[in-house]
Amino acid sequence: MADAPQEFDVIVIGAGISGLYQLYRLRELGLTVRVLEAGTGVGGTWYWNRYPGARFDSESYSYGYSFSKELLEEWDWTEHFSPQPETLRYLNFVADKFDLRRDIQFRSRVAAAHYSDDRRGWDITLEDGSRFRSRFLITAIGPLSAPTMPRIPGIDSFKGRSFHTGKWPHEAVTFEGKRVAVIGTGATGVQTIQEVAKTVGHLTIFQRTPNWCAPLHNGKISKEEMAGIRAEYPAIFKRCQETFSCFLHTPDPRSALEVSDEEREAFFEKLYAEKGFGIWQGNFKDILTDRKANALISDFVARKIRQRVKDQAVAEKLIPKNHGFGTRRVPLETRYYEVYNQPNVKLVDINETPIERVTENGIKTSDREYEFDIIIYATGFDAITGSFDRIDIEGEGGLKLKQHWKGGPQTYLGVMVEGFPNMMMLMGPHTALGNIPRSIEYNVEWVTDLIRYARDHQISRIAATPAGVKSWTDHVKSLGVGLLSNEIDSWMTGINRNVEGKDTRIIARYSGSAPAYRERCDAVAANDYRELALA
Ligand code: NA7
Repeated sequence: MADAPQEFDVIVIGAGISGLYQLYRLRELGLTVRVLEAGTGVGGTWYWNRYPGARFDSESYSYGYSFSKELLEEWDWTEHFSPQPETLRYLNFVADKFDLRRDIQFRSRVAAAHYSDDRRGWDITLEDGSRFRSRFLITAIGPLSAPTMPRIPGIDSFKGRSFHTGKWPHEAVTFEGKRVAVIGTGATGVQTIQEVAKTVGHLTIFQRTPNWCAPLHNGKISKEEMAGIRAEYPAIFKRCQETFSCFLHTPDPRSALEVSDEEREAFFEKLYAEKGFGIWQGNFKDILTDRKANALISDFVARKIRQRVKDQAVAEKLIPKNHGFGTRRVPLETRYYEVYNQPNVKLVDINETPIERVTENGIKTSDREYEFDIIIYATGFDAITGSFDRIDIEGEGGLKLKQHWKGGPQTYLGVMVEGFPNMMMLMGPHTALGNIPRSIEYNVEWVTDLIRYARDHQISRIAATPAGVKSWTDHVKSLGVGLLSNEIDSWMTGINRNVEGKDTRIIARYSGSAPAYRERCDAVAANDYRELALA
């Protein structure tokens, strides 16, 4: 006979940034919690994405947790944009400091979660068959955590080594003297390419769509600088609270069209020379909504690419033609464009010569076969809803979440779903993503307050109402109107042609301001959660 299920007040799926913090907060309520984590360690995104060059594009000191003064005192960032190994060390440090591991079960991939209205709780089953029961289910499974391979024939026939960037091995991979292929030129591909290019024998990049990249301007943080940053933490986090997407950068109130050509050019130059996302998130207010304004910044960055890449035929291939600057996620780079000036680097535009198949020895395009020792798939994720789709999540009356969301997600505040009582999502669809840890902290605290309220008022069933879901989903859709990014295929609009059924654009992200999101959620809490059905 199968073992009886283990019972907890709350099951959290995932021990990444959100799962760790959620555990910390729920413990404060005195609840029994078990975090189920597929990996062998904590860290989520920063556990899985060990590919060469992986790092933050948000300033390290704006990205770390802000909730613990002690933690802020004890942790030193060593680079303005922390590399993945340091971030993983940080998250392990957090887990140790708050003694979180004793409630985390590793090597535990959740296969199914079914709601039972009789018990007002969830039945959770792992891939190995072990079972859990809980009153509440909290998904902390990440918006970019279901890696997807391209649908190219012959992938399994390759005799060399191959990796998806999101499932990178724990041991070091070296590239000296190797013939390496990278497929994909999104934020991940760009980071990978510029790092691999430093040591590789020969590198071939297979590009389908170029992206508009901008300089990261990373640098080391000295001990003295770190002391200065530490003193600034209250101001840093206050600023993140106030900006549109919780970054240190926020749009300039001017229109790109209202200033003189000289003033505009000088401002673009300034942004191009500054650290981080300023050129995307801190640019003129209309570059992401007004085609003319967008064309001005696109033209500016195109000129930079032409200046930086010596072979103008290659430069043209690297300049996006089907979308404007910032309408897809802007990869931040360090000497990315200069990589294409190396004699041992080749760019293959697969629109001109499509990949036909992966062979035993490499990759065959329409015009020739390339031989490789290593193929790197930087082909991205089944974003936002993909991590939900991988789990058999069943709500009331056998309703499957995957089916329910077929035409796009419908949520209440991005946290709850109608028909799935007692399930709360952290960084689910329709929440403010932006500088993710800032959004996570708010999301976790809101969910914790809701569960505290339920505990204090003997409530055992929390459900989103049809009216609440309709109103939030309509609101999220209305916010997306007029955004140039919603007219473009990307993971941000739910497109991933490597996944069945993900070929129609959807509104999966909340694109209003983070302060407005918090204001709305705060009002719901202040009003005793009357918009939810509590019983
Ligand atoms: P992205 O941004 O989705 O990029 C994936 C890349 O892989 C992109 O260049 C794709 O080209 C390319 N791709 C995907 N499938 C194929 C096939 N079948 N053939 C050729 N090329 C393909 O994922 P990332 O991992 O870079 O970044 C995701 C987010 O994670 C990032 O924004 C950060 O916020 C963290 P396409 O553009 O579809 O033509």
